Amino acid sequence: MSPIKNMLTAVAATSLLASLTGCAPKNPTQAITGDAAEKVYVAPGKHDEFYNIVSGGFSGQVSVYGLPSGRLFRQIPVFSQDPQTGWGYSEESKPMLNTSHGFAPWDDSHHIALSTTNGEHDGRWAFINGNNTPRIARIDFKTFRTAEIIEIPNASGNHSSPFITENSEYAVAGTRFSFPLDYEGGNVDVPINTYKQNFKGTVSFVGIDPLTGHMNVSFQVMLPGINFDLSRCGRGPSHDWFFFSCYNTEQANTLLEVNASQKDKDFIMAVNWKKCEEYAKAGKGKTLKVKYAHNVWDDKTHSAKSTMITEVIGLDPKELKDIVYFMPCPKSPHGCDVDPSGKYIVGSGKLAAIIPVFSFDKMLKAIADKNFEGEYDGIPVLKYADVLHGEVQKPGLGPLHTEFDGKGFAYTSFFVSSEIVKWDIEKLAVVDRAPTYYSIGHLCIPGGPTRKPHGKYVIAYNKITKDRYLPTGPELTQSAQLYDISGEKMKLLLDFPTVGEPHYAEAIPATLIEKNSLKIFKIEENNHPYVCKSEKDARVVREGNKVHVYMTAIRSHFNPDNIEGIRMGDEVYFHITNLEQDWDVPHGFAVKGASNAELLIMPGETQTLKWVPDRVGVQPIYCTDFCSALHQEMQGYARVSPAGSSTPLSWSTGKNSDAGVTEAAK
Ligand code: K7E
Ligand code: CUA
Repeated sequence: MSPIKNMLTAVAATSLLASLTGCAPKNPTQAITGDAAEKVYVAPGKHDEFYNIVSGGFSGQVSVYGLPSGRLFRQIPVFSQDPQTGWGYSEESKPMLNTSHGFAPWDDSHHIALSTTNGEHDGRWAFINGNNTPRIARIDFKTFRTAEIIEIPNASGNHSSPFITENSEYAVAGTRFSFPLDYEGGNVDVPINTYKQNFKGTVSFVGIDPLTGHMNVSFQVMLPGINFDLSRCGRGPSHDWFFFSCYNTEQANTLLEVNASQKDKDFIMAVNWKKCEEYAKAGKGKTLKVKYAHNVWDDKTHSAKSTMITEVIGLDPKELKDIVYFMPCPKSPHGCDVDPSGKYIVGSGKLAAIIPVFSFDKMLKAIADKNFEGEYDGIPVLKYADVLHGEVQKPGLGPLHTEFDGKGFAYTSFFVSSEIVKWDIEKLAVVDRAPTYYSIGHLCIPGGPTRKPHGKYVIAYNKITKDRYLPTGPELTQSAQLYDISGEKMKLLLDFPTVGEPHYAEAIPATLIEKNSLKIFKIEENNHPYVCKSEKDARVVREGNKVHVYMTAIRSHFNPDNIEGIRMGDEVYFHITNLEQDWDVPHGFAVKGASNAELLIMPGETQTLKWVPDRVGVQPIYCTDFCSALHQEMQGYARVSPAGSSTPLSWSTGKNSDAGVTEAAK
């Protein structure tokens, strides 16, 4: 390109991009209707109709809300350490955050995928992606806890994830960044500007065990070096396929805001995962050397185990010709969504002035006719006109994501024009639009990405908050908005604050989850290696410089609550078993000077806090959760003597002693 033309392109792109930073709709306070309060009011003691499972974005967590009230019930720690529960601080949970890079106690999570059976919510698990250190986590709805985390090899920025197939056969993981890949142990120390030659992408299919939910990386598809953004599985007729939006088909390695916005069209990639599965099982893949962590939580040992895995199967679409196809899609597509019938695929080009809707049937026909426009890096490219169902004209500016109500309508979020636009899927006509406050990202209809959406509401997850709430300094909470979609027109009902930056969320009828919710862990099933099932077994054991405290907690004391004989240089492990067998009676545990966090221990559970005393003296321990009228009495002491001290190891509860000598020590 000539320097002048180059400059003009840059100028055009800059002014375009200036308008892409979002704008506020007018008259934000006038958008509310008279009966809104009634529609979101859930009387004290009453339950919400839906759970809203919301990604925590850069908090690396998941938050759980009720709908329609917008009440926050819980934050589930996933990829990030959580001082409130001790997640990532307790010895048992640390292995959950292990990766091939070592302990990675933070991530950036964008997308929720709720488990489905026959394309409908089954209320068993939620999956969520970690972008930064590529991972997928599974949350178990029995406990609302993270049960498993698997690292994704050959990936960088696990954005296109963890969308799942209709029977939760697979969760996918498409790499956002392409990068130099050492498939066969080649050189990855290459100049960045050799992107076109050396950078590659992958999408991984993570198999999910139908009974246990356990994940494994079943196979990867090796792909050209472009960016993979979002994805959705097919449904019904398109069940065997997975669709991915791709951008940066320009293969730029710098200033992507300009350089990756050159082409008129990028791609929606269609992957026949059934065929991939067949080929992988038939041994048609290559075994690639990798290293990735697989971490599993066990509700019986109340502990996690981390295993390093060293191989993965790679499928090469240049050899396996019928597994991957590209459909041209204008222009830097972000969202890639499949309608409940499975017949239509909606691409949302961030820079496009239309919404293209692709027809699955037409795609199959074009593939059968081998009617290709050409190839992109060895992968067949179909013709836009051949696969297009049609375009929605003048929908708005900056389309991002689309959800469905199950009544033939699609709802697309528009970041730049800050609105939700409702359109008819068959007729491709806009039928309603509603402003959002401000600059919506994802949106969520309960059951929206399933065969049978539950409809009723759409929730906007907005990127910008500004004046919606009382100001709290430079940093504002994120904002969500709830709209009634039961009628012809969308009606704004409620604003509610969210934690971190919720990208995507799903909502599911409470009836599918609440009946399975666990109340306690049975103490007789506790197989923790350091469990203490009765107060009479409470003890302290020294193994070299390691001191293991087998401690119990029950209203309102610890056993033991006086410990002596710890020496400087010791590592003390407080293994605390909560003996309660009553719902909603956790105990907490803290010791002065601990460099980690507290523990919060559920009834029947054992958790361990490691403490390395840094000074001689007597340090208090106490329960951090107000558990009874005598919670404030739930305390004790640990005495630390100098290194080499002859103070014998002793422990007790309920034995007053004189002259500082405990009963046990006498
Ligand atoms: Cu925020 Cu799904 Cu990461 Cu769009 S993505 S907004
Ligand atoms: Cu136990 Cu407070």
